[in-house]
Amino acid sequence: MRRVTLTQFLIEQQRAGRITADLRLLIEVVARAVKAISVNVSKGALAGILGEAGTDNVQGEAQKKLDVIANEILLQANEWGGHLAAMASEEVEEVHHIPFDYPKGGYLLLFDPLDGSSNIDVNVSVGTIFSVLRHDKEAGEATEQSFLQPGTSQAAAGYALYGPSTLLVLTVGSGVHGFTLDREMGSFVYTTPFMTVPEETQEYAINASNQRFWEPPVQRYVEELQQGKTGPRGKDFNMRWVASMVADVHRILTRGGIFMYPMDEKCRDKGGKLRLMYEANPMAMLIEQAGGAATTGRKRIMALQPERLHQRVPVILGSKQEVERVTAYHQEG
Ligand code: AHM
Ligand code: MG
Repeated sequence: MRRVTLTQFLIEQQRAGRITADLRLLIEVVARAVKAISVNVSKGALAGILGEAGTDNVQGEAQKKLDVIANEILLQANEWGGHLAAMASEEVEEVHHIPFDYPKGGYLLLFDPLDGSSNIDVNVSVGTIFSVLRHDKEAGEATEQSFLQPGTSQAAAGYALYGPSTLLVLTVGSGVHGFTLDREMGSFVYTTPFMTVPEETQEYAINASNQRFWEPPVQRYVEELQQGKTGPRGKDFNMRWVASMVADVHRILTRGGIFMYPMDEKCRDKGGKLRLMYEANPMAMLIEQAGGAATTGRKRIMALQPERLHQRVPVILGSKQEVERVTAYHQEG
C-alpha cells in the first residue's frame, strides 16, 4: 500500500486548489511543533517536566510546566515562517505579535497548547487544539479585533492527541483526515481518511459531578439516557469522561457519541467552561466536517460572533441526532 505522509497530503490539497502554499506551510510548521510537544509529553518525569510551573495563566488557572513548554514550542516554531500575521494562545493574555524582523503573512493562528493539562501528572492523554483564520494584510497589523471572527470563517482546524500513539486530526474544509506519528521516521502518516461521526450512538460524555448545577434541559436529556432500555430512548447508554476534550472528541469522531460541557450554575458568570476561539470553534468545525453537529444548546457554535479572545461558551457536540435532541430540549424549556 502506498504510504502517504502529511507533507504529501498537503501538497495534493494545494494542487487541488483547496489550500494556499502559505496554509500548507503553516500546517507543516504546526505539525513540526506537535512532534516536539509529543517528545516532551512522553518523557514525563524523566525530563523533570511534571507538576506546576508556579505561575497562573490568563484565566487565573495554575500553569503546568508542560503548558508553558508546549506554548513556547508553538510560538517559536510559528514566528519566523512568514505565513502568520499574529498568534493567540490560551496561555497568553494578549495577542502574540510576530517580531518585527520577520515577514508577516495572511493567517492568524490560535491554539490551546496543552489541553486537558490536569491529566499530565497522572499519565493520561492530553492534546493540542488549533484554529486558523485569515487576515487581510492590507488592513494593517493584526489586533485582538482581527481574531474576532466566527468559526465559519476558519480556514483550517485540528488537534493533536498525545495518547498511546500521537495523532494529528485535521480539516481544511473538505472532510476530516487523521495522521499517525511514525516515531522512527519522524513523519505523520495518513492513516484515517474522511473520518465521520457515526450516527447511531450509545455513549455520552459529561462531567457528572456537576449534575446539581446543570440546567433543566441537560438534566432531562441525561436522565433519559440513564433510564436505559426501559426509558424513552429504549436502549442502554454507556458513559465516558477522559477530562481531556481532545481525547473525548477523538473517541466521538471514531465511534460516535455526544460530548457536553453545558452551561451550569458553576460557570454561568464566566459564560461556560470551554474557550470559544481555540477549543469550541476548531472542534465544532471538525465535528461538522465529519457530519456531526455542535451547539451551545441554544445556538450553532460556529455561527457565534466572538466578543473576546478568551471568551468561554457552553459546548454540546457529536452525533447529529443527539445534539439536535439536547438543543431541542433547550428550545422547549
Ligand atoms: P484546560 O484547557 O485548562 O486543560 O481545560 C479544558 C479541559 C477539557 O479538555 C476538558 O473537557 C475539561 O477541561 C475537563 O473539565 P473538568 O475537569 O471540569 O471535568
Ligand atoms: Mg483547554
